[in-house]
This record gives sequence, structure tokens and C-alpha cells, in this order.
Amino acid sequence: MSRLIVVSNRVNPPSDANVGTTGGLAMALAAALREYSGVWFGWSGETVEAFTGQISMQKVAGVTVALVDLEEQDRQEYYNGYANKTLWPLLHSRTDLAAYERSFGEGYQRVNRRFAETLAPLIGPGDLVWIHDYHLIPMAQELRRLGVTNRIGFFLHIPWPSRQLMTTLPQHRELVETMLAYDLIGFQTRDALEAFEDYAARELDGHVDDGVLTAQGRRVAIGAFPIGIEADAFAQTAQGPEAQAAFAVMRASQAGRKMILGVDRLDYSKGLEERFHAYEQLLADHPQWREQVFLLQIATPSRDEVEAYQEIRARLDGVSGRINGAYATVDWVPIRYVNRGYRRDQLAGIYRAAEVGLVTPLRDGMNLVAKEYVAAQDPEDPGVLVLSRYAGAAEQMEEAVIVNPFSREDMSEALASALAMPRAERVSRWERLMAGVRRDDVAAWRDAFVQALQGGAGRGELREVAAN
Ligand code: GDG
Repeated sequence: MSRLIVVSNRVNPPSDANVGTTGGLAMALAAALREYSGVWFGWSGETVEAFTGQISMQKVAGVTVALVDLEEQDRQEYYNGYANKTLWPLLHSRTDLAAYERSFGEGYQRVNRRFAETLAPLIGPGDLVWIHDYHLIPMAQELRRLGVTNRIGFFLHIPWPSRQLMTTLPQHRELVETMLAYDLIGFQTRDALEAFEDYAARELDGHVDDGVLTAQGRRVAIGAFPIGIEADAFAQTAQGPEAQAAFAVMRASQAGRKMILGVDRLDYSKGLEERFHAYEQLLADHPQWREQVFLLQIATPSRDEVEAYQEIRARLDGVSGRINGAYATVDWVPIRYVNRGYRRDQLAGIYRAAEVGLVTPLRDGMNLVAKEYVAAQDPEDPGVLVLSRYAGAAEQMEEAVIVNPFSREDMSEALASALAMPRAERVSRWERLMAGVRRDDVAAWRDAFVQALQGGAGRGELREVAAN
């Protein structure tokens, strides 16, 4: 039987006991691999003096992982540099934050080559290789150079920006052309897929027919594969003992007040500053909610070696402090702003206790928090999901209260209507949302991608081209 070889930058299978965010990608991949025989390959997160390419095999949380150490220069140029200072902001439409340095591009290419050289000997005949996310866009091309002819798929967890924005990247064409070495490229949304198609048509002179991109003599299957969560398992976790205990703690500390909840990695793409402003607008425009509601924002620090993350963290400290200073009373703090992570099962209980789940990224590939919030609710008395139209999840979750995260008035009015929403409407919206979260769960995502990779239209032609 062919194995599934999953590749991502970091390899960190999560478990209930993991505290803090391991990120949406890790949640999804661990779930995918528990069902398949296979290996999860990537960076250990450690650095060594000189790269050796030595692999450490381990079993973590039921998943076989193969880890490789990188050099400190790799961390700076590839991870902090090209991945998180260039591609992440650019693909989230933040050209103002995107840094272009030649050493970043060189480090990125070097690490992709190192990953390919280390992984290639592990790949057996018939194995499927599934490479994840923006850190590893050129990896398939490096594998092909080493003679790997297996099927190789790529899934992008974050958005694909408009063609105009993409072309601001120096050497964008060289980067995107490396993607033609894949057999299948998957995006989270139709929107991202269409933006990629537009790029391919205008910049690579490609054309798309029936889900297959033809460009430069190669054929690559492309599609939208919206990622999901382990919906039933998470719904059960939300009723388990740890979740119940966390739920009880929250209910006691709410003291009859309603809770609006945000849960995010501390990242400028998540719209936290705008969210705080919108909540302040609610308190200003709807004074009846003062002392009757609070916002709990859990924001786990991430990528704190990157300046833009240090800056957003400092700004959020300032904004939350100012709002609390302006509105707090002796026994009410309007914003509880928490920079630490929680166990996953505790988080499920906190979701369940929140009357409103507030998910307002400025750009987001999908956003799994929106789906987790829905899955954690009590079917008899569910909370209301307020969701940014710029989260990929909004393409599927139409029954949420959809907002424009750039408009504090829009968000403030949405919060007011969510807080006052009658139970019958909450239940009917939730039922439809939950049906979707259940149907489009992580297993559906994985199976759709793997099936497309196995039978996709790209590969035969790719081989012919390679043989020519
Ligand atoms: C990328 C894309 C896409 C958060 N705080 C804690 C905690 N978390 C977990 C959440 C959720 C995950 O982290 C965050 O996932 P998201 O999807 O919301 O966002 P990213 O990390 O930016 O993920 C995103 C995703 O990849 C998958 O394709 O949806 O668009 O940006 O699972 O629950 N977990 C625990 N404690 C916390 O305090 N245990």
C-alpha cells in the first residue's frame, strides 16, 4: 500500500494536553495522518551549527514524525525571513509589511533544497507526497531535480492574493513557475483558486480547463479544498470533564454577564486591533451593554522574533489598556486580554461558555477557530458566530453573522444583534452551521485531496514533458 508522506515546515502533532496554539495546520495534519500509514516530515524547530541532514524518527501523539534540524542562518533567512517577513504579509495582502531581501530568497531556496535532499531517500515507489504551505512552495521542483517521479501535491493554507499584489514580489514568476512541478495544487477557497487562475492566465500564459492548468507545456490539477476540523471529536471534547470544568469556571466568573470570545494566534492578520475598536464602539453606541458584557480575547504570542509581531503586540497592549481605563468600573473589566495558551479541552469549554464567538481576521486562509466555536456549542442553547467576510470560512459559513472587519460600526452593530439574538434564531443558524462543519470535516478535506492526488489529471502529462 502506498504511504502518505506529509511535509510541512514545523512538525508538532497536537494533543489535548498541549498548551497553547500549535496552529491550525498542525491540528489538521495530525488528524489526517492518524488515519493513514505514513510519515510527517519537517523541521524540528531546533538549530545546529552545521546542517547534517540527519533524520530523527519519533512517534508523537500516534503519528510517525521525521525531523531534521536546520542552521541558525536558515531560521533567520528562510523561516523568519522569506516565509514570515516576505510571503506571509504579501499573501495576506499586507504589502506594507512585506520585506524583500536577497538573502531571504537565497535562504528559502536553500532550505527547500535541503528538505528535498533529506526527504528524497525516504520516498518509496507509489508513495504520495503532500507538501504544505507557503514555506515550501518550491520543494516539488527540488524533488523532481533529484529524480523523484512520485505524485506530489501542494496545499496552501493561507490566501492567494490578487495578481496585482502577487506581482509586487520580486521574482514572483520564478517562484510561481516552480509550482508547475506539482501534480495537484490545492487552495482553501474558490476565491484563492480564482486569484491563482488569474495569475496563471496573465503571467504564465496558462489556461484552465476542467480543473487542470496547462502552462509552459505542463499540466497541473488545481482545486479548492476547504479545510475542516475533527467536528464530532471536538463536539465531544466540549462535553468532556476538562471542558466542563473550564465551562464552570467561566460561568462563575461571568457573574451573569455575557461573554464575547476571541481566540487567535497573536498575528496582525487576525484583525485584533480593529476588533478591540469595534467592541469599544459597541460600548459607546449601546451603553445598555456596559457592565453586562465582556470581551475575552485569548491571543497566544507567535513569531515573536519578527518585528511586526512585536509591534502588534505592543499596540494591542496599548489599545486594550486604554479601553479598560476608559470604561472599567470597580467590579467590571470590559476586555480580558490574555497572552497565554490553554489546553485544547479547556479551550473547548471556554468556547461553549461564550455567547458570541468573534472571528474577525482581515485576511485568513480558512480560520479553524470559527469551526471549533460552532462545534463546541450546546445544541439547545448555542452561541452566535460573528465572522469576517475575509476569512476563508465565510465561503462556507453563510449562516454566521458576516461582518466587514475594517468597519468598526458594522462589527459593533453585528455584536449588538448577536447579543440580543433570540434563541430560536440562534438554534436555527447553529443547526445549519453545524451540519456544514460536520459534513466538511477534516477527513472530508484529506480524502478529497488525497483522491485528487491519486487520480488527478496532471501527472501523466507531467511525466511526458519530463521525458521529452
Ligand atoms: C493557518 C491559516 C487556516 C489557538 N489558541 C489556542 C489554540 N489555538 C488553536 C485553535 C486552532 C488553531 O490554534 C488556529 O487555527 P486557525 O485556522 O484559526 O489559524 P492559523 O494558525 O493562522 O492557521 C488558517 C489554518 O492554517 C489551517 O489550514 O485555517 O487560515 O492561517 O485550532 O484552536 N489551541 C490551544 N490553546 C490555545 O490557547 N490548545
